[in-house]
Amino acid sequence: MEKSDLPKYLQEEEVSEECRELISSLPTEKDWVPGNLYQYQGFWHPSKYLQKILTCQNQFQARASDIFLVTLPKSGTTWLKAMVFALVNRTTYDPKSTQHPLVSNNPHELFPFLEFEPRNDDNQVDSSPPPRLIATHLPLVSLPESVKKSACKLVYLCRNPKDNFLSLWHWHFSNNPTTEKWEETFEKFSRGVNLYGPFWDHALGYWKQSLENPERVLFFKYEELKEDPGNHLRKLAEFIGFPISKEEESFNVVDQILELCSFDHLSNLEVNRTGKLLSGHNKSSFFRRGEVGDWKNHLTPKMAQKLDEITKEKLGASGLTF
Ligand code: PAP
Repeated sequence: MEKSDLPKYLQEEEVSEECRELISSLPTEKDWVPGNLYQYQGFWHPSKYLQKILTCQNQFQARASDIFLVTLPKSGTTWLKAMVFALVNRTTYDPKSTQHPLVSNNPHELFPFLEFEPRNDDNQVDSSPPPRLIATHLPLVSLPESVKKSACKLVYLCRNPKDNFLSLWHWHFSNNPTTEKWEETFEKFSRGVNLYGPFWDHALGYWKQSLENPERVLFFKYEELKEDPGNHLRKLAEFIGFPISKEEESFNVVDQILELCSFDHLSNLEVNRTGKLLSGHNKSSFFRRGEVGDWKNHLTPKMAQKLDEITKEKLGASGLTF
């Protein structure tokens, strides 16, 4: 892939003096795509992201009413964004309505990312009414201090690392698959060298917080959401302060929201089949198969075993398992 063919989000941008100095002091590795990743606070980022991370670490002011959705890329961010948006706004927007904002917008357009928002008047986070819905891929250690100190809520969603790797790989290379890249990127993922990796450290940071501070951090797994979406949606609603009432249960609001946000519904909407986000991503790229265990169709038994062994070793006796 030529540099000019890179998606907009990965093209190099002006970086500040502070960021340039930081970058020159950081360990570096080749990215999965042309360019480099830099290890900052223990996690790997392209230089363009580092600038954005520094900016939000320096400037972002959290509020107690904020709701954060935290994920590693390709863990189910789009799905959870849709569910949280539908839950919080269900009195304004009927989940059954064909006029619902999720019918005419990609979930990412309704739910901004902390570190990718421009620091100017177009900043969707700063201008939203409370509760502000904010997504981030940042590891716990890199959250802005104001978020760490605030009473805001954090919902963390992660996914089996074998499916996470597969989804990440497809997202990077679906147009240009090569065996060489498949093996090379698997080796990198195994060493934790991928966007916001290492996978295990990212998940463990939030897992431990969810045990120490269950009123602040709710920890979900994609596989559990798939298996019992109704009860997880209820738990989510309760946690973010928008519990489902008895009356709402009586007219099946949970099922209505699940249907609105389902893979089949969202992926077939015209708005998600065509066009690009402002970031340059094809909207359709957020919807591939949306299944648990697709790794079985792609990873060799040896690869699967390797990731299982790393997972066992890294997660140890933490209580977190996949
Ligand atoms: P992001 O972090 O870049 O926003 P994210 O939404 O986390 O991406 O990941 C996309 C994955 O979620 C895709 O998984 P796959 O490659 O294994 O198919 C995508 O299909 C899946 N996904 C998107 N929307 C939904 C949904 N409504 N329900 C279940 N899975 C979904």
